[in-house]
Amino acid sequence: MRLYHLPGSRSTRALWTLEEIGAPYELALLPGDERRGEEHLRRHPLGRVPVLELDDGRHVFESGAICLHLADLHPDAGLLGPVGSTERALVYQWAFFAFSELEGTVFPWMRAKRAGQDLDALAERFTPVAAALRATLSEGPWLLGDRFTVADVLCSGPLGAAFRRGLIDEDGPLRDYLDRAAARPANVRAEAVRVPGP
Ligand SMILES: N[C@@H](CCC(=O)N[C@@H](CS)C(=O)NCC(=O)O)C(=O)O
Repeated sequence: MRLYHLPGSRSTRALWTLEEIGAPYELALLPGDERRGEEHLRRHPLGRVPVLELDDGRHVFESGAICLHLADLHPDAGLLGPVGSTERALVYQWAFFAFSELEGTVFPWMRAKRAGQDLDALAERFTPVAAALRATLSEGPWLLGDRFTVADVLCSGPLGAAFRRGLIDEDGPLRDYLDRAAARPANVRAEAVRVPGP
């Protein structure tokens, strides 16, 4: 298995999941123009990361699909409940929430901030999204309670961006959750990967 990766990007989710699982993998860093080259465009039609190359040589893109598939391949890691279980349904729920509600509010706000646009309406859209996470995590430590799952990998990324960029700034269950996620050894190892310097 090989992960095509760009440090500091959404592909860190896939790397974090690989590290949680502990199975062997190769890492291919794509920091530059190679992402738009023919070879990578055959792996990902938009020339993006992450891409996971499977043992049969085929490629999967979209970070959520990659993380869920990795959890499926390694059920012993406990990152996803069994097929048909309520636990799995809740992982799906929070995984879709990460991409629709969380990314769908945090990233437009970040883009508007970069463009110097008015942020009030966009910040307002994020308020109930944060409240939903806060309510669930006040019972934590993870979204599914005691069990850390792929849902936590997928939700903590955009939530962390919301804190780092200043969309939200508060102590309490959300910050504690991000601190717990950041302290996981697998996440520390994934975040430590850097593009080698000149
Ligand atoms: N929805 C995709 C988004 C992929 C994406 O936008 N990747 C960015 C990194 S965060 C990328 O490859 N950017 C570099 C580029 O477009 O050249 C996913 O979750 O995998």
